[in-house]
Parts: sequence; structure tokens; C-alpha cells
Amino acid sequence: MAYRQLQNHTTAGAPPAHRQIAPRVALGRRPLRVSAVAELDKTAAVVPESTALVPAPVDIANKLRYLFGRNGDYTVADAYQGTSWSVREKLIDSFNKTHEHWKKEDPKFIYYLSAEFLMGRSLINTVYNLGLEGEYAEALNQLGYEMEKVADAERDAALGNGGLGRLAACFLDSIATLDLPGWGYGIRYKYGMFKQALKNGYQVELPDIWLTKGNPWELRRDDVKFEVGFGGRVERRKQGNKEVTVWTPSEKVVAQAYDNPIPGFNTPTTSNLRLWDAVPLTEFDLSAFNAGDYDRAMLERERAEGISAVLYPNDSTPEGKELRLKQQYFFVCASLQDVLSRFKAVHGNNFDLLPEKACFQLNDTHPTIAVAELMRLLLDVEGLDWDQVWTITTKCLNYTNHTVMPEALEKWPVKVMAKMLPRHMEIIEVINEGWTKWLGGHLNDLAPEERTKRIAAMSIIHENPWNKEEMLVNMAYLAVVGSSAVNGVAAIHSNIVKDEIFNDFYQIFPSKFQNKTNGVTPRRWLAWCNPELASLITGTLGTSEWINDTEKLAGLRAYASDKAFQAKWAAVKKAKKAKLAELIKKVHGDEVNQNALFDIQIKRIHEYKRQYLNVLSIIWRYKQLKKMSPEERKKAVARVCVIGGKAASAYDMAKRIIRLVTAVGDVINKDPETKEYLRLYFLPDYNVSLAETIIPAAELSQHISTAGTEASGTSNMKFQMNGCLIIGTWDGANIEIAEETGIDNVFVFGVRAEEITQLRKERKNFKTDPRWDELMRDIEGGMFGDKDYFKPLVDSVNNMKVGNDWFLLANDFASYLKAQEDVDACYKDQSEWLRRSIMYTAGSGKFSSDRTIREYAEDIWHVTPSRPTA
Ligand code: NBG
Repeated sequence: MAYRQLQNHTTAGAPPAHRQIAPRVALGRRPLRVSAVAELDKTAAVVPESTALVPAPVDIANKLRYLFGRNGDYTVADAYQGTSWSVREKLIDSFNKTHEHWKKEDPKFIYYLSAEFLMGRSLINTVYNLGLEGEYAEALNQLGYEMEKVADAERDAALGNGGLGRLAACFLDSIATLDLPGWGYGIRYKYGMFKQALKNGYQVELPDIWLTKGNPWELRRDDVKFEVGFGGRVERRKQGNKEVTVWTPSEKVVAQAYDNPIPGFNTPTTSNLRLWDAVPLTEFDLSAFNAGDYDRAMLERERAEGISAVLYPNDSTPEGKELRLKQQYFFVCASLQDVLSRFKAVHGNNFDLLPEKACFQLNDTHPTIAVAELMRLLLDVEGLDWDQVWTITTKCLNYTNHTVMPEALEKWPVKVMAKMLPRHMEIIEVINEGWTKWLGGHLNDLAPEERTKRIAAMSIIHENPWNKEEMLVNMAYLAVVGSSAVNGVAAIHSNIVKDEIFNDFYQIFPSKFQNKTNGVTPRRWLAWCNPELASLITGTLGTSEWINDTEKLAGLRAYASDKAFQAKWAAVKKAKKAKLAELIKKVHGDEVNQNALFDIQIKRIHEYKRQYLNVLSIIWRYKQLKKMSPEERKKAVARVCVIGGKAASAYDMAKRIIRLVTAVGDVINKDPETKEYLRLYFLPDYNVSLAETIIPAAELSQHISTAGTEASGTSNMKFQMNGCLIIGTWDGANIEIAEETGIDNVFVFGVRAEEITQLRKERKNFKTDPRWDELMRDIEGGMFGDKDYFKPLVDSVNNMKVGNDWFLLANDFASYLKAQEDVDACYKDQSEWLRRSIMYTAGSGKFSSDRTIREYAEDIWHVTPSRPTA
């Protein structure tokens, strides 16, 4: 493919053409007026770039002076603002060039529709991706600041919950880096993922007010606005001899676009994440305002703004649920109108061409209403025929499944959908009628009874199994029927998608189903977050090309057993551990033993991810240490265990798990006999930035979900890239990581996915390990206090009259402890440990999101690169 060739074109050493930016004026001179700059440089474009020729320190100072009214005496937060607003202009220059190029070329675009984008911070990523790191680091030095500290002043853009949202962010980085014409589309939440604090060891949630200081990384597009309607009625009207359908919504809001430029690395391409903000139709409802009804006018505003106010409101109440569907429709409707309006501007009404110019990836079921919305826009607004519209729609859409958890496979009550989106409900009903009728014909060979059963099981609209009175719209089924391709996110998961979740559909459309194993961007997750390791790798391989071509990391295998290289590798890890130790000191006030094994589990708190199992093994380790003599203890492998992650605010059991972590930590971290050998810390408010500090420092990371439950996992890939060993189950991407790293280098334990169904049935009669029984008694007996609070936790896995240990902690407990012993034994042999660590990084080539995106581009999107000239 053309872009594969493009990738090989950059030569090591020489800066790529686009990096050779205009000659810089000597540092320290007065800022030049733009016109003067143009005179100086006769080669400059007719409209010169605004800041390209202004020395960065001056530009930073100018930004602070003119945007913030500051004149010297800056704080670190000021330095961040000045730097970002300065960098922003370079980013926008690149963004504009890319989009002018794409406008001219009119290539096919991929639109990644996602309710979540977990972007994290932008400053470091932007300066590094644009190749401006030297210039800005020096500028900040001149002003008396360090880039790293300044970057720390940025707030995370946390518009996502976890893996799915962060994956979307990595994908955008790769789409831009591979020069693929593509945009992300989502919601500009005013409040992102809640901030997590601990109060007496319990999680408390605080609002994430991230926009108060302005956001230099976005661009409001006052000329890009679309109306989005809800509710109301649907009528048929005669228009000439044609019957048309008219939907008159009872409520309307405006979607206002904000662009977030996404710089690629080592390319002039800067693509875009367009996020929608909900605003009222008229600034104030003037008639109400004039009549003095101030409250009513304000109500309209609140109602509109409420749509994009909060990321995933709690959906346990009907009102919460309604708001979530509203959010989904809001961003899908605006995004599709936006794409169609650009399409029409170039191609008029030639909609049969649409699938050659645009495709949409549905990131989980959240944007699935796109199936009905694209149909509606083409049927009702553009006046096309059903069959033509159905062909276009199914050609344009593709769906990725990210979870096997039944509670996350969305189903909306027909009642809710019909009230909020009456026309869409009609369209879904017609789709379903056609679908089930077609199925009837297709399943001709089955006995009538079997056939009826199968059709009912595959119907997009079906009864709620828990409440026969209620009918539901199954969004995943709608997505499968309405898409060209359906994929899972790791090999094992894609098999589960085919063989279990959507097996009926797979039997009918086997070629629709694919696998696309996840990946992460090696820029943010290795090169930028671990520059020390990156520079060791570059020095060793003699090239930095691995940043764009991670398969080159395999070259490190040759050095895995080289003692001198191992020593350098170990020195980097040590420096990163010191940073994490600093952070632990800052948060908990404790000094930790930096020679201890740093053992990490960071991810959302969920029963299936089994942080609880980790805690049990830590308690067991503590008890063993207590039994040892001081001499024996000295021989033990010391560990600093860190657990971090947020529990959904309504997820009671997950909150109890957090409390168990903090309660166990409170006991063991204070114990004078053992504290040199074992610590347990809960690091609150886990987010992208925290991960960037923790992951490079990790020596062992835990990915211990019940086999078959973690679709892929992506932090496992980040840890692997940073040379961190993995203890894990045969689940998600762990399997492929083990294959790439060498299975003997990974601490694998636990039952296999194929055994789970049977084991669940037999769990009641499972003979638990005596050590397990002892630990259950300890927690129940109040060894860590809060006896009553922990009782439901114990019962959930140990009292078969109450819970059923659905995630089979007891079954995996003994093999987990055994794997932990293997970890200790290996850590005692530092040379072997380091060899493995190097083998992890060397084997991580497959897990670059560049590889994943290339596969999507080739197999699903059929989108090819289009690179602007530098
Ligand atoms: C998550 C899975 C992870 C997977 C990411 C990205 C959701 C709904 N799913 O295993 O739990 O790595 O998606 O695919 O967030």
C-alpha cells in the first residue's frame, strides 16, 4: 500500500522536509511584526504564518501579555498558558494546510464516532509530534522554567471512562501519523470523568471542571452549527403525488462545533477531533424574556446545556438513561449532518457516491443510532428511496464491539425511544420488519418452530427478559445488521463475538466478522512518557525509526542478554522508579524502598478485573512475612504494590474493593516488622497523566481478569512497551502479548475461557484452598477493620447462598499464588529479570496502534493516505 511505502521514506538523522521550518530570528530580539517578517523572508507565503518566525520565548511572553494581561513575574501555570497558546498557532498552521490539501484532493474519509475520547494532556504530545520540543524546551529554559514542570500544569482532558475512550485517542494519533484522511467526532463534555478523592479510605467523586481556565487546544467554529431535535410527532404529507414524512420535534437544540487539531508525528498532517457542544436554539427565548419570564428563558438554556454537560451520567435511573440516549443522538445527528453538508457541497445529490467518500466507525454501541439517523436524513430530508438508502447506509457503517459484559450492551426501552426519537423508532421498526422477513426466507431449511425461535432471538426489537411488559431495542443487533463489518478488539475476544455474543448473526454473515487487535500509540506511551528509555533504544538501534515502525524494536532482542546493555536498561528503570517513589511520597507521605519490586495494577475497578484477587495475595504475602524471622525476611523479595482506578459512582461492590485496598494498606504500611518488605498504596484519581508516570516505573503489572471477560486491555500493551513484566490470565490481548514476548517470559495463570461456563455451574461445590478460607475468615473477622462493610465483599465470592463468585476468584486463587512465587524467584535473578524486561519491549512491535489502524484502513475502511506537502 502507498502509505506503507511512505512510512519508509524518512531517513534517520536528517529532519524530514516539513521539520525544516522557516529560518528563525535570533533569540532575544524584539518580536517582529508580521509584515516585517514577510519582508525579511521573501520566500514566505503571501499570508505569512503568524508565529513561525517569532522566537518562542518572545512569543510566549507576548501571549501572556496580550491574552492574559501578564507582564513578567509568571507562575508555572502562566508559563503553561503562554507556551500552549504559542504552540497552538503552529498546530493550527499545520491543521489548515492539511485541510486545504484534503479539500483539494477530496479523498475518502474515515469518521470515528465515539461518545468518549480520553485525550489526557496535549502540550508535550503536540510539541513532540510537531518536532518543536527543542525549541520550546530552550525557550522555557530562557524564561527560567523546565518543560516537564510546565507540562504538569495542564489539566487532563478526561472525556472518557477508560480503555474504550483512550483507544479512540490513540487511534486519532495513528490516523494522523499515517496521513489517513480521518476525523474523530464526539461530545465536548463540560465535566469530564469525575475526579476521585479518598476520604478516610473511601472513594468520593468530585466534578471535573476542566474548562475554567480556557482550552488552548480547541478552536470554536462559529460557522459550524446544526439543529438537533427531540420528541414531537411524525406525519405523512402529500407533496405532489409523493407522500413525504415530516418529523416535527417538540424540542430543539443547537450543536456547536469545536475542533481539536490532532498532530501526526513525523508528518505535516494534522487531523481533527470535532466535538459538539449543546447550546440553546436562541440565546434566550426572547418572547419569554420580554414577558418577564426570566426563569423559563433560563430553563431552555439549562436544558440544552445539560445535554453536553456531563460524561455518561449515571444510568441507573430512567431520567439518567434518557439523558444518555439524548447525548448519543445529539452528537450522531450533528456529525452526520456535518459530513453530509460537506459531501453535498462537492457532490451535490449524488448520494450513491457517499460510500466512496465517507465511512463511519461506531465505537461500541453508543453511536448506533447512526443507523437510523443516516436513513432518516437520506429518506426524509434528501427524499431518496428506502432500498437505495439502506444500501448506502450499510455500506458506510462499521461497528466495533468492546465488551462482553451484558450490562454494557445497550438496550433502550421502545417507550423511551419512541418518545424521544419517534421517527427513528419507526425506521428501526421498518428495518426490523425487513430483517426478520428476510431471515424467515433465509432460514427456510429449519423446522418451523426452530425457525420462529431463531428469528425471535435475532430480532432487533425484543421483550425485556426481566420484564415481559417492556419491549427493548437491542442496539448491538441494530449495529450488526446495519454495518458492513463487525469486529472485536483482540483475537480471543473476536472469537467470543463470533461464537457466543453474535453467533446467530455470524452463522448468517460469516464474512462480516473480523478481528482488529487493539494497539496503543508508541509516541505517547513510550517515546514521550519515557524519553530516557526512548533514547537508550534509539542509541542502541542507531535510529529513531522505531517510533513510526515499532517492528524495529525487535532489534533489541540481540541485546537482551548483554550485561552492559542490561545495566543501562536497569538504570533507566531505576530513575523512573525514583519518580514514582516521589509521587507516592507526595500523596501518602511515605518513603518507599526503591529497591523493592514495583508491582502495579491500574485500571477501572471492576469485579471482573479482580483487584480483589490481587489484594488477597498481598494479604497472604503479609501473613507469610509476619511468620518469618528477621533473617528470613531479608531473603524475601520486597514489593511496593500500587493499585489505582476509579469505581463507577453507583457501583457499590467496586467501592468496597477500593476500601479494602486502603484498609489493608493502612495495616501493612505501618507494620514495623514488615514495612521494609511490603507496602500497598492506592493512588487516587488514576488518569492518563498518572499512567504516564506510573507505567515507565513498573516492573510487574497485573492483568488478571477472569478468562474471557477482558475484551483486550490496552494498558498491558503500554506496560509491555516500557519493559514491564506481566502476570496475567489467558485473556484479551495478554494472549497475543505472550505470543510476541515468548510465553515463558510471562507469568500466566488461571483457568481458560473455554472452562468458565462449566466451572461457574460447579462453583458451589468447588473445594476452596485452605489459604483462601483463612483469608476470608481474616477479612470477615475484622483484621482490617470495617467488618460490616467488607461482609458483602466476602459473601460475594465465598458465601454461595449470597454471591456465586461469578468471576471465579476462588478457582484461580492457588495458581495465582503460585505465579506470584515464580515472580519472586525470577526477580531474585536480576539478570534474567532484565533479559525478560528487554524481551517485552522488543516484542511489543505488534501493539502499536499504527498497525491496528493500518488494518482497519485496509480491511474495513478502504481509506488511503493523503499527505499534504510540507
Ligand atoms: C473496553 C474493554 C477493554 C478494551 C477497551 C478498548 C469498554 C466498554 N471496553 O478490554 O473493557 O481494551 O474497551 O477496546 O470500555
